[in-house]
Amino acid sequence: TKFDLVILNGVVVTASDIGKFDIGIKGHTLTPSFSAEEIAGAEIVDAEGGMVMPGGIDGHVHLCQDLKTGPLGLGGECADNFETGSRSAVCGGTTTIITFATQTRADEDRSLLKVVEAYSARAEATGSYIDYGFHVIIVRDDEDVLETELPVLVEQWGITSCKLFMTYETMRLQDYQLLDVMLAALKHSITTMIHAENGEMIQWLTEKLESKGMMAPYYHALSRPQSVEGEAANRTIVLAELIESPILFVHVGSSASAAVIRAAQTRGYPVFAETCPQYLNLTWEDLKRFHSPTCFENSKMICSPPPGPDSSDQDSLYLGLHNGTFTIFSSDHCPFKYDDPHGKMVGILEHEPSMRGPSREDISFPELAHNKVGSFRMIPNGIPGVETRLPLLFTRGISTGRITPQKFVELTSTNPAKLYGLYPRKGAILPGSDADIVIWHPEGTLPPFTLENKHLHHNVDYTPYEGMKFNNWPRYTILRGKVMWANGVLLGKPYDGEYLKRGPNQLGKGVAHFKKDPRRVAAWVRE
Ligand code: DUC
Ligand code: ZN
Ligand code: ZN
Ligand code: ZN
Repeated sequence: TKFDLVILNGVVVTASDIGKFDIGIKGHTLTPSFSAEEIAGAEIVDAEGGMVMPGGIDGHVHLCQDLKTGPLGLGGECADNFETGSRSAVCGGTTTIITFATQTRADEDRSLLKVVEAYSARAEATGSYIDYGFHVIIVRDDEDVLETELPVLVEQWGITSCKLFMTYETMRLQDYQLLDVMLAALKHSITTMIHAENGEMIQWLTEKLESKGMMAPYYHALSRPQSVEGEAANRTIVLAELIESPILFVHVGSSASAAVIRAAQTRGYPVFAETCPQYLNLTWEDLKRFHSPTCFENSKMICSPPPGPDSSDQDSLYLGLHNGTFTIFSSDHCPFKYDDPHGKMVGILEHEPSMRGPSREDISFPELAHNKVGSFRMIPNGIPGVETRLPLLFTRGISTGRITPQKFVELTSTNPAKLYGLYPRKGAILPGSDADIVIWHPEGTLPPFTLENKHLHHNVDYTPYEGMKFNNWPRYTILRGKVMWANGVLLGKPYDGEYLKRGPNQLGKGVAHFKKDPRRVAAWVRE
């Protein structure tokens, strides 16, 4: 037979086009259009008029980060490993994830190569349902490590992106160090991703709030007003411009930050940005969603940066998706269980004897739930969302007409593939591309439903989107020609996913406009 699998009667959507095409798959790869006789003998998926898109690529997923290397650097343990996290992803239409291998300041974590080997072993221990790659998080600027190891990361591992932090005491870099690492990354064509929040403002505001007894989960938002992000984004752009380095802002949550990013893009600088579902779907009000503002249950909504105060920020972020300010849309899936001593409770139970009150065994859950002890400062920052990423954006973006289906594909698949050096193997429906496909229910055939956590496949005991209405969901997810998820049934296996070596950013350095002035810093410092 010419094809192993054919997808018939779909409305195929790419980042540029939309139209009725059939797709043939032989082995692992795609052929976009073919004649009817060639179908004979192939397995058939009838899309029945539903949209057919390249599989989702989620460039921002935390898996297997433990107490020592938790996303906060102060605790919490990722509830999802590669098996459960990738399982959740594939049931939500995602076929590629890029996760974080995290250096710490501990001496044994000085070597980035050792860190990556350790995370790779974690992935291999359980397997992954879908294809995966790594970013490295760099929390120190050891010159010897950067010089000798960055080229090995690129050549041996295909790791072409690093994330740097401007906040969290255990992770953040000073401006001097940011310049050091950004320049080293630039020399090796590694994309620098930045967590842009002003750590000292956060620290100062947190102390002020605590001194006034304002410690409930809600105050997490007040400790991070929008200027915290805006200032850090602006400072990063100044630093990046100094050495003419491209920069990628991850998890942009505020219109303040989006505005300075937009302004730099307008000047022609290579500034890329990511936003995430929480910023389009949650507000400060969600930190008060449960019975009372002091209820610890509201810790379920804590993430950093926090979403904006009200829906006006959501509107400007949607505009940023539409007008190109945002390059990619990722989940920032950072899964902590709620009712678990290694989850949202860890901050209260583990870290601050003075706030702990009675010993851990003596604290009953209802007491915690009503915030008799603890502070927002101690609560791990992050919320789950790898499975809901695409259906939320479909429901609130495509169905409302705020973004086109093509823009949806660009943000959720094609641009992440290009930005992270996977295109056109991933993120495309082209001859020779991996046959990674998501097929949606035909418009109007899935009755709108209310999400409950039990629908999801992660290892987390809640979803921040509980109770929200969805009007579509991936009907089929196909990974390299294998149907992994079909009509609510998981068919894939944990070792179906493969490790991905990646190439450099394909979205361009945007330096054409730079003046040829020999006095400019980049003219001499990059030599
Ligand atoms: N940064 C992330 O990227 N994810 C969760 C928490 C954080 O600070
Ligand atoms: Zn971050
Ligand atoms: Zn309560
Ligand atoms: Zn993250």
